[in-house]
Amino acid sequence: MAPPIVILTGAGISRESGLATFRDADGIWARHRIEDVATPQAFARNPDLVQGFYNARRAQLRDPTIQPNAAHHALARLEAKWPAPVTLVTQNIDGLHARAGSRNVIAMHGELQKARCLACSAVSIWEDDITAHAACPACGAAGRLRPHVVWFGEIPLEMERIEAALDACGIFIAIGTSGQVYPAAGFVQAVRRQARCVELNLEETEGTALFHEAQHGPATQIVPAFVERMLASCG
Ligand code: BV8
Repeated sequence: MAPPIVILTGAGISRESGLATFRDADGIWARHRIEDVATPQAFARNPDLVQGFYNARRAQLRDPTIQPNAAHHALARLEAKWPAPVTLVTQNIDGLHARAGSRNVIAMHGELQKARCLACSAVSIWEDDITAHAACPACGAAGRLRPHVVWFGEIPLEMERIEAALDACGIFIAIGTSGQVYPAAGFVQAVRRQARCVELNLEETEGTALFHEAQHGPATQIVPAFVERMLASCG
């Protein structure tokens, strides 16, 4: 009987699509300080700097060369073919899993191509720059929009849904994440007595020893191969 699967992805799965990771040598946190661009305090102190940081990353998503890669597509195939629920929890805000065809996706750190209104809390699709006077599509308030992104010190989205999926899973697969950011980094600890835990990453991480199996290499190589072996094993 094939068990339910929970997959957790991080920035590494999008690296070969052309998007930077955070903690690699050429990563985002090598060029920006978290406390300057990714906390509520930073936004209160200097909203233009924070909006500019996210506008630049959102503009990258309008680049037609930025596309889902073979790893994103392999996970969409796993969800379509696996005979039990597959829940894809992503820390990424780039929207590439949905564009690859994954349906049961929980974007726990929010989505870069959405804006949240500080006046009415509505969340709207937003693919352009959020400017200082941009008006909320729902309530019309001007200059009250922020990126629909979870900053450090804020509570990730859909935690109850994530915890329910973790409680029910028999296989947990972490892909392209350094396991440095909580609560996501703590998921493997929560499930490792009930589920088979697999790490698929470019290289070892500080959490590799917590997994029952680890494979290292570029996601576009090891993820499709791993998915094909999973599908072959469930007949
Ligand atoms: C929370 C959105 C409470 C924004 C992100 C003090 C005050 C408040 C909180 C804390 C505090 N101290 C600690 C905390 C907790 C904090 C935290 O964990 N801090 C860390 C730094 C210690 N966490 C929080 O604040 C969270 N909220 O705790 O609220 C709470 C929680 C639960 C319940 C109730 C209350 C909120 C965290 C979310 C912050 N927002 N992102 C944005 O994107 O700009 S997190 C940020 O790091 C990224 O978004 C990313 O999602 C996340 C994790 O990074 P990774 O995805 O793992 O990326 P990284 O670069 O690190 O690693 C890439 C990996 O890929 C590497 O392993 C590399 O080897 C691999 N790789 C590279 N290339 C490839 C590859 N793999 C395969 N193939 C390749 N080609």
